[in-house]
Amino acid sequence: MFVDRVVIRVQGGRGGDGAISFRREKYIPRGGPDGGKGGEGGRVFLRASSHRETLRGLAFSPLYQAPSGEGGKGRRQEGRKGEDLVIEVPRGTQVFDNQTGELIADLLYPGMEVMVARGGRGGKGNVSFASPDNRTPRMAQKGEEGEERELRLELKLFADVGLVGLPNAGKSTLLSRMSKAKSPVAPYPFSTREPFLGTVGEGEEKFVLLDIPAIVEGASEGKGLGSEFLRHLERAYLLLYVIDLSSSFSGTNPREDLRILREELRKYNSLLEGKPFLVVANKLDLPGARENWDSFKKTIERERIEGWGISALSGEGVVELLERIREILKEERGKGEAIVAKAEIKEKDISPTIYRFSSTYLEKLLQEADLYPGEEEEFLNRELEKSGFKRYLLSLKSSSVIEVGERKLVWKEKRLKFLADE
Ligand SMILES: Nc1nc2c(ncn2[C@@H]2O[C@H](COP(=O)(O)OP(=O)(O)OP(=O)(O)O)[C@@H](O)[C@H]2O)c(=O)[nH]1
Ligand SMILES: [Mg+2]
Repeated sequence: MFVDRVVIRVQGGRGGDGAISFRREKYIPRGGPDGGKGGEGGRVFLRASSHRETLRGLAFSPLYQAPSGEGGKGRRQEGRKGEDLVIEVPRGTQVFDNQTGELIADLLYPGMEVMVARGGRGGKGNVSFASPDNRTPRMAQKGEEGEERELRLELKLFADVGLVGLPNAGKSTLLSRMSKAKSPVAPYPFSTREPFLGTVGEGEEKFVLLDIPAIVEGASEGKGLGSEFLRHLERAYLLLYVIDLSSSFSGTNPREDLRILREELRKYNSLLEGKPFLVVANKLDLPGARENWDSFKKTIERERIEGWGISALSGEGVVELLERIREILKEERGKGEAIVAKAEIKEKDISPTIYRFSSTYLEKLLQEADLYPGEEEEFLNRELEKSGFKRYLLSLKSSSVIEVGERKLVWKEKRLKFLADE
């Protein structure tokens, strides 16, 4: 089962208690206080992992808690820190604070981690309470509770191209025709009940195509399967409106079908409405379809909408359509914009956050940058731009701290800057 929305609670580990202890040494009968501080509780991180495809499995563990810090010890020894708890989520998971609705992070890149709960501070040991009036303090501080938060996780899939259409339009048939994947096809409406990804082509030309359940008029008010699945289109570069030229389902006409689709997307959010799209007029092989296409084509051309007539079943027109899709993708990818739901991420919505990246690419890049003393930053940022990695960073709020291995960087003015070691 595909699960793309869950609510979980996370809590950092408790800080360890401070110790009450006194020095005991030979010949020193009454030593001073030497109880150390408790260790800090573990933190909770969420990590984008390519091993997870949906949020399923997370839904059934409501509280995730990091381990506590160890208590302080004698001889002023600080307790050990609690280990960090890392929860794996699929790439493309957006993390919201469920109380405030604030978007905390968009986990775009496998290996990207974000801290979602701090550990509690360790309590002070009795050594900290010694004063001239009280040389043998018998008190220590308790460790603090870890930060607790309720999070809403929402998966937004990664696909380059998204299929949108009324029931039975032939979306799944088209996906199967273009890729090796087989999304369920059936001669009745709503045969596709969950999002389905297929890879088209190979090498440089490769792209990912997304099939989602059909939209119907009123989907935004919950009709049919609703507009729940539209969010998976948000990261796509291009949308294909698949229209049934025989209008076998809606019983109306292709023009009306297109109007319904655009209207429902617009109601969902303006981001989808503003995306590049093509009209794909399908089932050209059926009787009467060619005449329908002729007049439909004229109408959309008047509105400067680009359309392609195809038969997903026979394959007619599909190669030409594919070529056009690749052309548009090349252009859109070249723009180097953030791979995020732009309408939704406002700077002010994201708190300064700690990110960790375990990425061999970034690690190597940082090592390489060291070879250009004085120009490390220049080198680093140029390479990030060239490789396209920068698009992942564009979703982070200014001043976010980014840890790569032992290194710390800060994301500011759309650049990565080195942060001096503390
Ligand atoms: N004649 C003809 N039939 C087609 C064509 N494309 C799809 N079909 C048929 O139309 C029916 C619906 O196709 P699907 O691919 O399941 O349509 P869908 O848009 O994915 O439907 P839902 O998942 O229910 O929204 C199936 O019986 C297909 O065989 C086409 O180009 N020509
Ligand atoms: Mg389908």
